[in-house]
Amino acid sequence: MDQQKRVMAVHDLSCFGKCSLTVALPILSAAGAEVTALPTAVLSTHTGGLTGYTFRDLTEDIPAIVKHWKSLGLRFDAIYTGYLGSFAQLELVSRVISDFREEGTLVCIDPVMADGGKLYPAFGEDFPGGMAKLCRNADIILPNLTEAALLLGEPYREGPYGEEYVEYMLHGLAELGPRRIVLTGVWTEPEHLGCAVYDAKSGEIGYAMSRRIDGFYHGTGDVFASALLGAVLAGKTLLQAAQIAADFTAGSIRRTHDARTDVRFGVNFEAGIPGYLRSLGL
Ligand code: PXL
Repeated sequence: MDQQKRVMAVHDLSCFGKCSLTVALPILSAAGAEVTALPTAVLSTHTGGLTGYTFRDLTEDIPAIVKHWKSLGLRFDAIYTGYLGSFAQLELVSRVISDFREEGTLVCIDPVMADGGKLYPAFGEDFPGGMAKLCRNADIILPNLTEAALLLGEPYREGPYGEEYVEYMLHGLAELGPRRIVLTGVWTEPEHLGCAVYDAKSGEIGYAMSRRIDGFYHGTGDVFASALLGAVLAGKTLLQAAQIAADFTAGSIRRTHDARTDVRFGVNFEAGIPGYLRSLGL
């Protein structure tokens, strides 16, 4: 058996509501990776459509946690960042990345901060500029179209999206510094939803689309990004991984839609894990 891949997952722990760590840990573990969690904050629930949540920022704990890991000589094949707990964490996480990055470490940054044209409530107007700086360090970034617009200082546009617009955004995002871009929430006609994948080195652009189900389901960005990273670490190309992740996410939404679950409570990705593993050849 190949050496197991170790991922550092830098996200919040939203105790209820299936997103960030409660999604990244099970999906990456199922894909065969070993996950080390660096929790950025602890919340009673995520902040999307739920009110009255608790929020404990863990910025002050991070330096001691990573210092301990350094003392143990821990090394990581991938560093995967998502929802960060504060503006100050952008700088801190950037330092964690440079401290642990080695030749071949895959730095995957999901610039989680906004959706549906709106910044998440915990972030100030200066957050997107700070996130754009963090993205310079990435091998792969996975913004949705709202985050992409914020990263580029462009106004948000509602879909449908023409290829010309999508490719304009991909080129702009590549200019921030990351080598590969996965732009999510792309749709050109209402039946399908997916992502565009751009390799700035080769200039290649591909699309990975799946069937669209109506409704706004929370945590799906994290389901998608975690499934994509799991597939890349299992040896798939980025475009293959994007298609696997798009199908896995669409299946999770379909199941949740059919069960009439509250859209704020997260999607049933768990039941899709056997199929996900089959698509990875595991
Ligand atoms: O899934 C993104 C996410 C992660 N973490 C927290 C969130 C959200 C989206 O709303 O609120 C705390």
